[in-house]
Amino acid sequence: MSRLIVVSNRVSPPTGDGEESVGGLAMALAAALKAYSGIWFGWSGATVPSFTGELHTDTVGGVTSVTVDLEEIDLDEYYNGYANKTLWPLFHYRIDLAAFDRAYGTGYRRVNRRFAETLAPLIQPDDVIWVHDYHLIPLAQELRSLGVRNRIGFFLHIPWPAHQVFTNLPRHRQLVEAMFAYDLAGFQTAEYLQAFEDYVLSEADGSVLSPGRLRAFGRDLEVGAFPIGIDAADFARMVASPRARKMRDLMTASTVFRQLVVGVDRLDYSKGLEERFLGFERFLIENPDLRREVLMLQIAPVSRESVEAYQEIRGRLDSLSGRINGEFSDVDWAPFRYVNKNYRRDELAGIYGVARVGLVTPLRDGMNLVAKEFVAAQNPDDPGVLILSRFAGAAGQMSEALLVNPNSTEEVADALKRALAMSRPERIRRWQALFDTVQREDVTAWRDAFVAALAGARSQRPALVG
Ligand code: ADQ
Repeated sequence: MSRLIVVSNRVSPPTGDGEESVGGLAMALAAALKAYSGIWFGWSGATVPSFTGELHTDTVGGVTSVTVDLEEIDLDEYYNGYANKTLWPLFHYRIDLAAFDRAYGTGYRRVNRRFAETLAPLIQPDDVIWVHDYHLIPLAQELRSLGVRNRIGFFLHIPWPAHQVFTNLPRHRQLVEAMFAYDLAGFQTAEYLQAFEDYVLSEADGSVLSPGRLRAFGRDLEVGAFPIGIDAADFARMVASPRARKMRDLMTASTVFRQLVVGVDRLDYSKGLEERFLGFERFLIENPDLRREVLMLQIAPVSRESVEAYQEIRGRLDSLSGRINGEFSDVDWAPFRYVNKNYRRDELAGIYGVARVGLVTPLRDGMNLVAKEFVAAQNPDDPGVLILSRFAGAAGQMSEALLVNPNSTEEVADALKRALAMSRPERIRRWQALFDTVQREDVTAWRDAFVAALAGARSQRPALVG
């Protein structure tokens, strides 16, 4: 059996000590690595005065991780710069927030080259390499230039934007050419795959050789949609855990018979938090009779705090949440709880489980795993209702949710009203269909489909998987 080498910007294997904070993606990749006895390579999260390429190797829970430190300037130009100030906003349709700076592009290339140079000596002829996300698009190209001929696959966790949006990126062709150094490129949805194909056909003189197989820049690339899921079995275990139960009790006591509406997101402008807060405010304005019966809880741990756009949105959300409570609270009651903390996954499972409504309204989202976790945490006899943005990748698989346009406060307010009034039989019917999908199309199915497609990809290079 070949080894699998997983490469991602950050490396986070489960500690194996019962700590439940590791995400489903990390668990799934760790499980894949155990099955294929591979390594997980990426940045250590630490910076050093000058790059050495020194490797830190660790084996935890049967998974070997190999990490490397970066320089401070790498952090500025590659991570905070090109990845989080250029590609992230652009790929989420926020051209207004995208910074275009040549130094960022240079730093991005430099770090990808550094990753390639440190990783290349560890690669054995039969290894299969699986690269993750927008931080590392040029990695295969850099590895190829060092003579690596192994199979290399790439999975993009965020949207691939429409061609008219993508072409706002200076030197967009170079980035797409870099994609063609892979053997397989995976996207979350057919829509993103289509957007990539559109670009290849209209801007790169490319062609579709057969469904799922493109040619451009003198190379062939297999492409496919692989919607990511959650670790449904593990999540079910967490829903039944003592911590989840304790959290359900705590929440039930603290909501005092009011219906809970819950949102859980990283504090990111792509998640539509401002629009969501405004949607909830509109609901309160339009439904004075229901005000006292509802409590909204928004959990949003801060992220990427060194990027200005994130500091700004944080400030706006602070004042908006204050305004809503100031406007509607009474001496014995407040409609809105806004919390910037991280919670363990079993605790989150408990919180989702008592909510009558899950409000998941990103403006753009590659997939959105919170929507799936919410469904997985519901009580089958009395499930809550999922309100989901039509612009989340998950919407394609979750049509039994109440799908909304997150930019419309009216639609969000109407959906809230409808969800809160929904009969139990309708809630059960919708939830059952959603739950079946979440269970069937889980993270293991995603991982196995991708690895099988990569193993079966008609590689242009001789070294093949066993
Ligand atoms: P994210 O943008 O991080 O992921 P999402 O898919 O929702 O978005 O995953 C967030 C994860 O963080 C969930 O598992 C959630 O439970 C967890 N989380 C959020 N708030 C938390 C809190 N307060 N405490 C603890 N955990 C919390 C990117 C893409 C997505 C894509 C995923 C996976 O942007 O579109 O679905 O990768 O491919």
